[in-house]
Amino acid sequence: MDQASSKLSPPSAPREFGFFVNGKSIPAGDRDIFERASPGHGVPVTRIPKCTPADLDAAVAAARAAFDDRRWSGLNGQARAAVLLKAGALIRERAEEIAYFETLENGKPISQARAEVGGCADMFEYASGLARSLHGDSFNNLGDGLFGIVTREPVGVVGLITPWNFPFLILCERVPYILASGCTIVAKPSEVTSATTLILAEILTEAGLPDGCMNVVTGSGSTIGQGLIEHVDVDMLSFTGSTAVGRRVVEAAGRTNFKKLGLELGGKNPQIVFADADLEDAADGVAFGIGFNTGQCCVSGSRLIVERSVADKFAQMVQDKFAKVRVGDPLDEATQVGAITTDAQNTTIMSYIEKGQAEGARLICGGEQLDMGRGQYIAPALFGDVTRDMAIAREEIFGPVLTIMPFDSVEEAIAIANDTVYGLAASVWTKNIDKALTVTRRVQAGRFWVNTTLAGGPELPLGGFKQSGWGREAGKYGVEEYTQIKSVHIEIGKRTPWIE
Ligand code: TXE
Repeated sequence: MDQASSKLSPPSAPREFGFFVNGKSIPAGDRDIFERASPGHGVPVTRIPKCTPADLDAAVAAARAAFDDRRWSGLNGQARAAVLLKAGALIRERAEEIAYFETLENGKPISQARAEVGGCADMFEYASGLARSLHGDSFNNLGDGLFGIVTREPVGVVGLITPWNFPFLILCERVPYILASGCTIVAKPSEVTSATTLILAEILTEAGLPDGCMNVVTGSGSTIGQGLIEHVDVDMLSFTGSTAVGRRVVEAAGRTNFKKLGLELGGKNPQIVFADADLEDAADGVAFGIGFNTGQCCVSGSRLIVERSVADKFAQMVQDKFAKVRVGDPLDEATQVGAITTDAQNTTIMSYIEKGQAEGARLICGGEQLDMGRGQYIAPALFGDVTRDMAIAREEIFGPVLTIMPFDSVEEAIAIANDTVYGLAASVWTKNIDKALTVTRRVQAGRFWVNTTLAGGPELPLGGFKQSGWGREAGKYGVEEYTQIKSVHIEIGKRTPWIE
């Protein structure tokens, strides 16, 4: 890669990766290989082993042994924090390499990938403090004969299944918090974006994480993923992905060992724009909310709900923004919207664009496949005349497709916003504090933005209401998710006898 130019090139040959168990990278050997082609260029960029069920068992056994002998959970918070801080520093050192492979496998713009990697280092730095400050509670009000302590203990071996839309960011919204709690990990990245998870495993070993605490198995969801969710030696499973697979995770936990679950699933997130908003800001934010990561975010603002009096004007403003957005080669620093990550996702998005028109919605702009000579690109699409019953208004498309629905009152805006099975995120744009607070309180969503969108940081938890998931990641809540609570009752002095 030529780092001096403003446009990097894809590699001349794909990089070979091993999977990672017990502190070591294990080469593919005679295992099958998954060769990943970059969605922006169509050239092979990585070669990843397809692990076997025996590899999965070995990874879980390594994580189990590392947890059970307390080589990590038995360290004090200062020692765990030191490893996490060092990992943050190493991520910063290898930031360019991580961003490059993130862009190659995912198709996101390199400038965005770089910013995400910086955010990931920050996650480790923040979580290092939590390794030291995690604490329980005490009860000194139980009478002179009893003292109560509530301790937090790490849950144990955590299975971590991640998707392809933010392979490194979603990983780093979880790994440092899981490690801060004292748990050990078996991660299963998406088969199309495994490279940066494998790089993180190397970094953690170099940072001093004891062997066996971070293991990575690569392969398909239906074999390795399914094996992980059913594994009886896994105590907790954190899954981020589709609602359909989320359901399988719940079923598998019920059928096997009732492992604790964290689920971050789909979204159909509203962007509510009132006539009194700064419309210029709102138009920019709405375009960003659906264009960022080609709309392949669980928190993409895919439903624009706009006050009727400004609806036409605002649609034109968003259309003007879409016309200026730079869609193109993910390795070009100027690109704002890159390639669609998988062929399957490209087909899904295009079929929704057809379906929307067949259902009677009006395609105002975009929605066409862009010919960049190679790779797969879609111009951000804007749909008007959308009704609440249409598939494009109800189902997660996971692409750059924005629907517009007008409203006449605060109540109607809230009703439309909540008319979904999901509850992941929402934004409101208004300069009126009463409207902002009423909507914030009444719209069901785990993340809420007022006069902004997609903002965040390691302090603030992530997760959804309704069918968007269970539990929270990141922030102090993120560490607490990976703990069990134990109530300790301590008798003081001589026991009052039960039998005299
Ligand atoms: O997700 P999957 P896909 C949504 C989005 C997208 C759709 C399909 O709407 O169009 O899901 O994407 C692993 N047991 N989101 O098919 O299949 C899989 O290998 C255990 C929303 O890529 O859910 C990968 O590691 N694991 C979303 C992970 O699950 C299994 C992010 C996610 O893949 C498995 C991604 C199984 N049986 C997609 N089958 C978000 N909320 O951010 C697959 N996997």
